[in-house]
Amino acid sequence: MAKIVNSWNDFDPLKRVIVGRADFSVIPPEEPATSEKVPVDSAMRGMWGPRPTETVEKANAQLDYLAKVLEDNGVTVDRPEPLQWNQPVITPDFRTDSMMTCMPPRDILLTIGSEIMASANSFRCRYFEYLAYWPLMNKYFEEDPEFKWTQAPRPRLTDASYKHNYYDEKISLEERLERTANKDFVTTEVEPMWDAADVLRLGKDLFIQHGLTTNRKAMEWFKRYYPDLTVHAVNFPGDPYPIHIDATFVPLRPGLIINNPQRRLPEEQRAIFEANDWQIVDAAMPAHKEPPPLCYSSVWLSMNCLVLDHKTVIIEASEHNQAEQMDKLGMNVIPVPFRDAYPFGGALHCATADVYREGGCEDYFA
Ligand code: ABU
Repeated sequence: MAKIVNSWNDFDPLKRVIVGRADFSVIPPEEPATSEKVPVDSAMRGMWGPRPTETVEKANAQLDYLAKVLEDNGVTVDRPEPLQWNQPVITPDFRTDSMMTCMPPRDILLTIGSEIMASANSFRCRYFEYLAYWPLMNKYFEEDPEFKWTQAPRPRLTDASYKHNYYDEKISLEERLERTANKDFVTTEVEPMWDAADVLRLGKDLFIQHGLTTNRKAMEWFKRYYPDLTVHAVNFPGDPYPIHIDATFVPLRPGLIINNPQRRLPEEQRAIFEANDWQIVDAAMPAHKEPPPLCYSSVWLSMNCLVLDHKTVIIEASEHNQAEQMDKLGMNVIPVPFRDAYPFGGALHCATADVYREGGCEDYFA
């Protein structure tokens, strides 16, 4: 029996990873938490239903190519088993008319050491998404005697979990930024809710973004669940749509992290890194002015890279500015075309979930 699951950060040598699949993906109907993510002037407002087949095929082709590149670089790749996502989600507490996708896995699965935990997402349409990964979790469980297979407490997602009419009005960008700065988000604090992609893992320290998908109660839950780790709650006041930390603050190797220059890294967080000799570099500007059609994410997916080891990184093939910067920072860049997969939930970090990286639980902030 071999050790299959181990990962404490996003930069130690990657040996095994999950890559998502776009099959049967659906744009979910409006519900209390999701509309907040869609800008008021977006063509996606009010739109829902199965994503066009040709877009699914193109996304799958790029996901398959990513899997091949990873395998060519010595990484074992596992894939989820998509469900027919075009089915309603019905629980004793709510009903919503459709699920979404099994892209991206990074939102659903959090790997900390030998544990993979399914998250406590605030989107009702994502309530059963974890099922696509359960066959893999079962396989790891059967093959790795140390693997801890965990599900975080499931939120009930009743109406009390959301602020209603939070986004009904046409609020300006300035008002949105004010809300981020005031830590005023669409979720309430009645129960812990979190997306795994809001958690930045750096060995003994977890930096967790408080935003549209993760609330303060989740931070408290993490503190109690991992008493040996230090949990830092972070908030980036320059982000009008704060959802997931991996296009905002992205470590490349111990001591080096790239930072989204528009999202305003809080001084106290900068201080923790600088006091421990980390270099914080403002990320290069994205090569694109707009995300692709039917995409929820921002152009800052440019910095949502997948680090293979301390010297190697996969970045989206058209992100020339980011590639050039990575090169200057001493990284070997592997370009992979991925913009057709962006609408399904993000870029290269989003589209993957760590299973095994070499290395252990280091203390980078002694
Ligand atoms: N899932 C990452 C999205 C981040 C962003 O839209 O900037």
